[in-house]
Amino acid sequence: MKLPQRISLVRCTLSLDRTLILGVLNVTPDSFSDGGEWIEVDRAVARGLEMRAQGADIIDVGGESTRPGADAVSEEEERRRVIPVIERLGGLVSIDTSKASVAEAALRAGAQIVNDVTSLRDPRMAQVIARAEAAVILMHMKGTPRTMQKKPMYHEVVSDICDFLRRRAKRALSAGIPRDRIVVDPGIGFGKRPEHNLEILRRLGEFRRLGFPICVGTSRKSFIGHVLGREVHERVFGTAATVAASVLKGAHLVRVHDVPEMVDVARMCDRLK
Ligand code: HH2
Repeated sequence: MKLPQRISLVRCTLSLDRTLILGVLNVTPDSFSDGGEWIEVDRAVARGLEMRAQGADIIDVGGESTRPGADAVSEEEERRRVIPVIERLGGLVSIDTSKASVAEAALRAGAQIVNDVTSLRDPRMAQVIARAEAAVILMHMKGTPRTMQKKPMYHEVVSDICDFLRRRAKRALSAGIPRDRIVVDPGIGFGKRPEHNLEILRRLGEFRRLGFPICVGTSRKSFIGHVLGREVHERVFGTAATVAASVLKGAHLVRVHDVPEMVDVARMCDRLK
């Protein structure tokens, strides 16, 4: 299937002729690598602007941690965390949420992309995105953050994930989200053992068959710690290796915490493709 050349958003168009950088902004007390750092609105906005100045194309704002075992957050609390930040940040923002009501408020506040780690599990989500003419990132997760790392098993990891993403993309299309506003993501670390994550990255090219741009989020994740024996803040070089592999194997977007470093990695790999 032919891949769209761009992602069409309400107020701009993103060309896919170079890798796009999503800068992670977790407005949470408990995210696995930056929990508590950006929980105050002023600090969060300053961090978003800093990442943008460092070369992030999109700021991915999230108000609920999805780390393994994380507690769920109420809709009100999630909205309270993210909406003031989105309003003040302006520019190109994605909202990292699995709740339709939070997505709706975020899109009203100026976000143009919904990054849904549950791929439209909330029955209202597809309709909310379609109505706002927003784009969506459909990510694969096995189970929920509370259960996902309890012995995840696959028949065949890459084809199982591709089948899931194909079904969710179909759901998005039938809800009226056009093809050039859909991105897919294999969900590194979400219900996957270290070997599964490595296998997904080695075979990332196979996801191109789905016909949608591919987003990959490896940044600082535990499979890097598992391979290198490094703590979360010692994983920048490990992250760089996985970002390089992702870009060279066909990722169109990479979701990262260490923006200036990964901008360099992505720009270099773009030239090597
Ligand atoms: N990973 C995380 C959160 N959102 N979204 C997409 N599309 N892809 C990912 O791989 C992805 C994601 C987890 O990382 P982080 O936000 O840093 O941690 P936490 O969930 O603890 O807030």
